[in-house]
Formats: sequence, C-alpha cells, structure tokens
Amino acid sequence: MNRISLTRHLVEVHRSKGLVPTALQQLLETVAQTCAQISQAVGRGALSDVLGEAGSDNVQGEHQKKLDIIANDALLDANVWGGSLAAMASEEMDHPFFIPNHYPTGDYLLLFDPLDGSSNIDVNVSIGTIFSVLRMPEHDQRAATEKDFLQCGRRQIAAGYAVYGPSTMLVLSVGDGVAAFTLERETGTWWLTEAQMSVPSETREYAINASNARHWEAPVKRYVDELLAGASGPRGKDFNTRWVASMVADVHRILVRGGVFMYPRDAREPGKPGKLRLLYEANPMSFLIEQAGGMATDGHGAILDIEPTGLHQRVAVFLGARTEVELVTSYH
Ligand code: AHM
Ligand code: MG
Repeated sequence: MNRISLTRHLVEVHRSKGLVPTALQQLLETVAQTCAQISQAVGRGALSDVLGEAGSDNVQGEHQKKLDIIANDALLDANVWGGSLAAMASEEMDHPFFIPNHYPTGDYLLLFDPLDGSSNIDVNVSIGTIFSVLRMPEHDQRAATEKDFLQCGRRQIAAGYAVYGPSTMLVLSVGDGVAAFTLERETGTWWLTEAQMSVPSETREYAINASNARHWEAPVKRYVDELLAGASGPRGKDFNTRWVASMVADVHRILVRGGVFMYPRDAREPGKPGKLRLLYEANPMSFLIEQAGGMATDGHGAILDIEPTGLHQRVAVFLGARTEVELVTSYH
C-alpha cells in the first residue's frame, strides 16, 4: 500500500495550498514526534514510573499527575531549540515559557494542554494532548509577552490533538480541512489514515456530564430534557449518551461518527464560565470541528470569535453537529 506519511502530507499541502512553510512544518513534526514519545510513556503505564499524583497543583488549583508534568516537560524540551517559536504556553504552567536567548526564535506561539483527561490516566482510559499554533504579533520576538497569546481562535494557524487510545492517532488542521494520522508504534511513523474528517450535521448521540444537571442554566436543562424525552418528546427521536471525561476522546468520536459535546457553565463556581480552557482546549477543538463542517459555540456565539482576556480563561463549550449546536445555542 502506498501510504502517505505526516511529512509527505505537510509538504504536499504546502505545495498545493501554501499553508505550511518550513518553520511550521518543523514545528508540527516536532509536536507530533513528542506526542509519539508521550504515547510510549502512556503505553508503558505501571511498567514505568508514570502513574499517580505528582504532589503539586497547577495555576487553576488542580492536582497535577505525574504524566501532566512528564508530557509538559517533553513538549517544552522538544520545542525550545528549533527556532520556530517565540514562546509556549501550557495549561500546566502559570506563565508562558519564553525561548531563552541562547536559542533562535521564530514567528510562532505554541499552546498546549499536555495531558488532557487527567482523571483517566490511572484507570487506563483514553487520554490525549491538545495543541494550538498562533502567529506572533508583529513585534520583536525576543520581547514576546503573555498578551501576545490573547488572540481569538479564528487566528489559529494550526490546531490538533493526539489521542492515546487502543491506537495512537494525531488529528490535525492547518486550515485546510482535518486529517487524521495513525502512529505505527514499531517505527514511530505517523501515517495518514483519514484525509478529510467531517462531522455530520445531524446526530442521535450527545455527550455531557449529567451529574452536574442540578447546576445547569435553564437553556441547557431544557435542551437535555428534550433529548431525554426521546421519540415521544419534541425531538421525535431517541438519543444515546456517551461521556468519556477526556475531551480528546469525546471530540474524536464526534469527528469519526458524529455527535454533540457540551461542557456548559454551571452554578458550582459562579465566577468561572465553564470548566474547559479557552486557549488550550476550546479553541483548538473548535478550530478542528469548524474545519470538519461542524459548529462550536459558548451558547451565545462562535468560540473562535471570543477575544481572550486571560491566558487560563475558561469558557462554556457546545460543539459538534451543526443542527444540535444551533438548537442549544438558540435556547440561550
Ligand atoms: P484536564 O485537562 O485537567 O484533564 O480537564 C479537562 C477534562 C476534559 O478532558 C473533560 O471533557 C472534562 O475535563 C471532564 O470533566 P468531568 O470530570 O467534570 O467530567
Ligand atoms: Mg484538558
């Protein structure tokens, strides 16, 4: 079989669309390579010392797992020297990491959630890495600041995730649709296995953590009640639920067979508009979903149009099948 590697895919997309200049290609390949390494650590599980708590908290007060830190450090180490980046920001670091003076800098900013689905690490359920690439605003790369990261998601140059499941996959968009690659573990090669993922506009499957139902706002309650009413309710059909509690796995399922994913804001912590982070989770996933023909909103407008005000800002997320996201958004 004449397989297409990630490298060949990026080269060919650049040749036909001009979307992947060499510096971006190098950056994306380095991220992919690091994800292959993280996948190996994840796969060894208890055979290596990678499971369990790290004994520290991140900036959002969440307990860090060993793998959160291992994955974060692996991404920093791999991307610091290449010369494509001015800085990196991560869900696990209070402040951005600026490229030190002894390495060259470049035009791009890399953002990541190094290990998404942390609660699933120790129970051997799919987890992943989410990443987003922005262009540095036009000023001295050596003078990069936290503010440079506060760009709306529409301006992402590329976004993607790796999902560490029964197989390891990389799902990537450089603004020309969404392609999926499967890792050949023996050789460390990413092979293109789906050239164009797309989200069907209709679905019978939804994902939400229903244990929070009593805290939801009225529009979300109304929407989910109508789904639960099934064939005899206003929707006139039965719906099925899936909730992995790893956003990567839930979004991957939607990109493969459709569905709608929701993590609404709720009354548990009134100061926080949702659980998921705009820059590390919502923006890259919304970019992929829109590129695959789906829709992503915070209940009011497109997530990709939100002008960020803080690096670790949170946001409500409704994404996936267009018909469903339009409906739940209209209820707001
Ligand atoms: P994490 O980045 O700390 O792992 O948190 C994000 C995760 C998402 O992957 C997932 O959708 C959500 O948190 C699950 O939350 P809950 O435990 O409330 O179901
Ligand atoms: Mg996460």
